[in-house]
Amino acid sequence: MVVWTDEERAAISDIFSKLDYDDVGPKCLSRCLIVYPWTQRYFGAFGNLYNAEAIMNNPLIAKHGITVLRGLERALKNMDDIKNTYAELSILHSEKLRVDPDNFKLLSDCLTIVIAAKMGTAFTPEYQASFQKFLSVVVSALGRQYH
Ligand code: ZNH
Repeated sequence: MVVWTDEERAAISDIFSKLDYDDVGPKCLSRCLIVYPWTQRYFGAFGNLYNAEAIMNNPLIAKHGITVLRGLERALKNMDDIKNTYAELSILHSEKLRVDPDNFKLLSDCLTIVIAAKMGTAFTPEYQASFQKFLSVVVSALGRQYH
């Protein structure tokens, strides 16, 4: 079982309370698709991904970035049971979407980078450690149903 300190819980909820979904969601997903172009293969139905500019201006990508953050919010609200909270989502990614689970880590790193850039010095090393721990639990839970 994952144990969270009060400081970690406080840091993670503070980060989420300041999170602008409409800005960070699109930025983190488009960054992932640009710097790790092989992740584009899952978004064939999302229209124009021709180059970085097209990806950054693609409204379907923007919308999906927000969906992903909303998905993370479910983990935030169920910090002590992320594994079960994500059971269904893990099955979806594994059996239906067939997303290689290595990509979860790539996307979560992009999210950390975008948040760090936005928060600046408020994103302290302690915040970073707490947030990356949170994301690693998410990544592991999303990968649970793969076999
Ligand atoms: Zn995912 C979908 C979340 C990652 C791909 N996703 C999805 C959704 C959600 C999510 C919530 C919706 C579902 C329903 O509808 O039910 N993701 C998520 C998270 C994460 C992820 C949280 C991490 C962190 N994904 C991911 C990745 C990828 C993906 C990495 C690739 C690369 N997803 C996806 C897809 C989809 C999804 C493709 C479907 C979309 C549409 O719309 O179609």
